[in-house]
Amino acid sequence: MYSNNEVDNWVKETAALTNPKDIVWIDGSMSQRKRLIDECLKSGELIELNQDKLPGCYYHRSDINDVARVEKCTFICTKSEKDAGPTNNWMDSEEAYKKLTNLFRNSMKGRTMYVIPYLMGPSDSPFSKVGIELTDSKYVVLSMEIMTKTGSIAMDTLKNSPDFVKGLHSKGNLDPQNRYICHFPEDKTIWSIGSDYGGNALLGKKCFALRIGSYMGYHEGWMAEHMLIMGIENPQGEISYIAAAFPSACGKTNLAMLIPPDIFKGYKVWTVGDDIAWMRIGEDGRLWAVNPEAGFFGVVPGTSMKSNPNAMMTIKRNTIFTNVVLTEDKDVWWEGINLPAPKKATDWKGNPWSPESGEKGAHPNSRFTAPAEQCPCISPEWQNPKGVPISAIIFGGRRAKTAPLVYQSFDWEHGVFVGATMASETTAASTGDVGVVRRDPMAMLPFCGYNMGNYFSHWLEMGKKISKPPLIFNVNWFRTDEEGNFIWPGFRDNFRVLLWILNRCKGKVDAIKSPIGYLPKAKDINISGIENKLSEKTLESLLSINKEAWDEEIKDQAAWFEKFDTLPEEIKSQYKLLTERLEVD
Ligand code: SAT
Ligand code: MN
Repeated sequence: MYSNNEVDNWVKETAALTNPKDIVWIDGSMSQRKRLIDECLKSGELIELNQDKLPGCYYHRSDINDVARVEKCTFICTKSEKDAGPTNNWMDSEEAYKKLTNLFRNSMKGRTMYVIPYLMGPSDSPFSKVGIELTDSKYVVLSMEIMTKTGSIAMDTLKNSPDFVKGLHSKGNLDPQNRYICHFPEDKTIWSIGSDYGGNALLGKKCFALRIGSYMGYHEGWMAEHMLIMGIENPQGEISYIAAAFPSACGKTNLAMLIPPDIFKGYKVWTVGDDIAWMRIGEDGRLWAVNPEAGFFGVVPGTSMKSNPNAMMTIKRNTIFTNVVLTEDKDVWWEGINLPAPKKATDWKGNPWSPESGEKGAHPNSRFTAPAEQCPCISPEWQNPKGVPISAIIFGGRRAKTAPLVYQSFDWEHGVFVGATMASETTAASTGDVGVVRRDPMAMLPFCGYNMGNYFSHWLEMGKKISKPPLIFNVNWFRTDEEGNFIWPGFRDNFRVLLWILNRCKGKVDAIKSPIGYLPKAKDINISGIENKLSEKTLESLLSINKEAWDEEIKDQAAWFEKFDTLPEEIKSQYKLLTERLEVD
């Protein structure tokens, strides 16, 4: 495999610090993967699942204190605090290197250090970038092999462009007290220690593709976003692409793999990506997107043949299941799978479990790691080096009351404001309270690698440069009634809203101008044959704006913007316009 001095020297230096027993280069071959799996089966890091039912599938149980991203241990490390901005934890880069050098010293003692070269994005694409992760975790190696393109393909890319992101990861002793996920965007470097969990340890994903990626995008004129990418094909065979940003565990994977309700004959959804979009302006003045990942790291609970049949088909082979229920016959089960619970099994902690236990058997943030190419609806374009052209951008969150089912921004600038004021209830994807509303601009609060005020400016600047910009929408599938039940059925019925969005993009329907944006006329959202027999009256209520809730909302937005000292003027004026419109109405 090709290498160069910079890589070799860095590997040597790191080995001198972390003191592994040996060093293994990951070449991306099946034979090497097989050897690693065998080692994991021996050590207990993996359990073989029933190979007749689930060929190539393995079970992994994490440490019980290591089940999600930990935002309080995640830092942006720069020379100056203002470069990390008001929404990130900041550490002085020199201090962070010093502190973590102490933690990394001898951290790989007795373990192998793996060198994982990986490529993010399609081969031979101007979008794509190389990273190298040094890790002492076999689980990380096996997961990175699913989530990215590893081995020679990445090293060969370095022959022509020698730039790469340096990632150093060690499980350490998995002590949450000594857990740090540090990003040094100025050095294109990531140091992560003390966690083996996806978002903290698979450094190509959130650490590179979003945090370092967003910083690169800001400086290089492109965008790294926490967005799914999907294509929607109509009966005439035309495909329109949408990118949608939702916070973690709010249904991106389900939306990306949706099967339209039966009444929409001839329509089909194609999945390009379920979590991350890298977007650039194309020669034609449109915004083009690629999925930098090669796999899905999806939330398991709630996934079923009803909620997401395409995901269920995807995870039948070559999948790693982490922290779900393990049955006696080496099958997997979880809450919301819509299949009878096993009578006797072990739960995610390794304890005997039965449906009577009164506790959840699978961790709420249990995950599948599966190759994207196995998805039955994977887009034929998903590896197109040019990406796919985006017609609409959707922002969405979990809001019980405030946000209507869907609305369209007046223009790009207003759309950026809508994204900047996004809010959502927290989920189990991150350690901490669940169900608390917080501002999560563009679903990037935990993932923006630089000053969020500058990130808003970047969005505004991009808008000026895109001659044919996507239209920007906001959706909320999660509005609840007085009893706290979701009103909109969600899942495949979300397709009805996507069709309205596409009709707007094609100028096929008009809309109602409201203080917050363009709202659909209820008649323009086709609800015939809808899941819970939702009435047109209920649909109208979902499209209504609650004055009291919005009075609260604008107060809360003002408090949110106070955090920023680099808030763009455009955002301030959009805020002023919104308050004026809400008062007039
Ligand atoms: O754990 S990940 O950060 O990879 C997934 C997520 O929280 O979005
Ligand atoms: Mn995500």
